[in-house]
Amino acid sequence: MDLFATAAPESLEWLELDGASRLGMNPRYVTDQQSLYQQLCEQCVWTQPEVNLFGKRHKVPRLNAFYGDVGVEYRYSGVVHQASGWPPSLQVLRRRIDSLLGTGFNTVLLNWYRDGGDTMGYHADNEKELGPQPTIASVSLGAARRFVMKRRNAPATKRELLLEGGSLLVMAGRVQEEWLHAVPASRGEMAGRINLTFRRVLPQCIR
Ligand SMILES: O=C(O)CCC(=O)C(=O)O
Ligand SMILES: [Mn+2]
Repeated sequence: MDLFATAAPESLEWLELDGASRLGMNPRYVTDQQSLYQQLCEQCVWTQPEVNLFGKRHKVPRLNAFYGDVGVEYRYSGVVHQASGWPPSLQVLRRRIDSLLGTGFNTVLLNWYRDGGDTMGYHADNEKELGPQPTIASVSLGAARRFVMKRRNAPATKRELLLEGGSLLVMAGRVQEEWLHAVPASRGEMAGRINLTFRRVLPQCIR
């Protein structure tokens, strides 16, 4: 998107979606993104959780990993993830994004789309542990994929971004209340992509 064409490493350009929902973008936030992609592929503990859908068990169509401050738990898609610390490379990235946004993120969820057949369906990151109007920072590595959004109460109202490797997308304000987002299949895309979403589980939700 041309709106986001220029960006210094520690800057964001903001796009108002509907007055109360904002997206921040820096398409070139992680410069050594291919090497971080490789490192995370090799070093993270990847799982393919199963979820219940209409009474049947299904493996999610991608791989997951989860890190964060020791003791923090996060329930996502019906799966409880438990954090047990940060790999050094993710700790560095978390600190960098925290100082850009002033957020205090304490977890990161990783999704590895092994090729264009791996996807994420429409959803919002509106778990109660994140509190109202959570700010979520999403870093993409590897292949570019479409990130599609639709308004909850007017599904014909859509937005679409191409999330390139190295980009940082920030969802803020009422994005999770007003909009749903998804990563659709990409026919013919053979290269992989890792997406990292930094989130802050509220202190009162940490046992
Ligand atoms: O892969 C992406 O860009 C989106 C990931 C996402 O929405 C999530 O982890 O909740
Ligand atoms: Mn999400």
